[in-house]
Amino acid sequence: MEFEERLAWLRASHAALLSKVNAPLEGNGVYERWANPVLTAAHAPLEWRYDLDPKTNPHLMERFGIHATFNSGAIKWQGRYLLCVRVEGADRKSFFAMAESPNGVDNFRFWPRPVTMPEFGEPATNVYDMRLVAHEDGWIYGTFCVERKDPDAEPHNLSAAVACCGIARTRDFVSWERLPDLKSDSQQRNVVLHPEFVNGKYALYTRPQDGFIDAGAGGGIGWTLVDSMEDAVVEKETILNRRHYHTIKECKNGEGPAPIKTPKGWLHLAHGVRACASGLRYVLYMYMTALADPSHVIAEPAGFFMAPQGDEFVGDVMNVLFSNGWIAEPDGRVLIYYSSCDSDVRVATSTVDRLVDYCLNTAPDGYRTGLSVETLNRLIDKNDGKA
Ligand code: M1P
Repeated sequence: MEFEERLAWLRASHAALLSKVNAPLEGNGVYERWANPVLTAAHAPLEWRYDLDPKTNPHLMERFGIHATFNSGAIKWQGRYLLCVRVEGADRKSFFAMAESPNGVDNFRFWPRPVTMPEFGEPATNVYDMRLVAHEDGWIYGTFCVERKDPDAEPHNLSAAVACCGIARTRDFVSWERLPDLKSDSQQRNVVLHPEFVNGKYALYTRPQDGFIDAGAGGGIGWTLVDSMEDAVVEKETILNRRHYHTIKECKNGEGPAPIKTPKGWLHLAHGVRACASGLRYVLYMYMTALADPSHVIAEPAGFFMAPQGDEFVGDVMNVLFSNGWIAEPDGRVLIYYSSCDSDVRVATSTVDRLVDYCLNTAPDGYRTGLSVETLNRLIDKNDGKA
């Protein structure tokens, strides 16, 4: 194909992908998945991937490979649905880019340029998984993972890394003020800011871990109060949602997006990880905490809320669902942005009422098979009219 002809084809197929209409699928009553991923690598602007000058790129070849778009923070801002997306290049480096949709379920388009995130201290090797929170102090905060090579690793070990929580704030998603990284004795990933002050302090959901991959002695999702986001230090950290043997969060877990406030408590979405023959399996689960004390768990349904299904199993990192963004609408609808296999961004919808009902009326894990059978028999008895 000649340059101009190929460019016209590229532009037409890109425009068709971006304007593809999405539709909900029949669900399990708790939520509905939508048919198409809302963002994929192919959604990245052509201007990011190609040199569009026929003089310097006569074959119209890609000059910058975009490998994946996934794990996005989410927020509704000035009536627009915004995602802060983890975009990963072919070089394995990820960076943030904002994408916007008029309805939250399709027609997402990236803003023209990626986020230029200021550095703090030693420049990061990688940044990813931003949680966006409009805090009651008036700022919009982004907390994200900052990864650097482990300075104490043996010379032959080129995989050892250190994860910590980067913090930045913005008022327009273009200009970001980088604040000091969270100071913590452990490695930290999946750190999420609670949207309200708690006892006059900023509250953070943490995930202490001994190593870059392994939680080690890190017992689960932690909780800490800090005086300031400008010098955030983990001094006292308690575990509010523990890992547990023979559950979906046996190996590790992590808070997803910031919790949603409801009249019956705070709704939380998290991911749980277990090991199986095919490797680590990441699923999403939910729990609720008390309105007056967001660190006190009041309900947690057994097992997963969402697990990979169909084409969600296959991708760069197989068998993974991950979420770090959701949007609660004033009418009670909830848009849940989740990613499959570190590859794409998808959406599922529900309502605050349904999610609260799911959390409060689904039996908790009894941690052994006999109790699962008792739970099941109670339901069957009820349906038989015996209870
Ligand atoms: O590859 C699956 C996920 O692994 C990490 O999550 P966690 O810290 O809980 O192990 C992150 O790298 C995340 O981005 C990724 O989706």
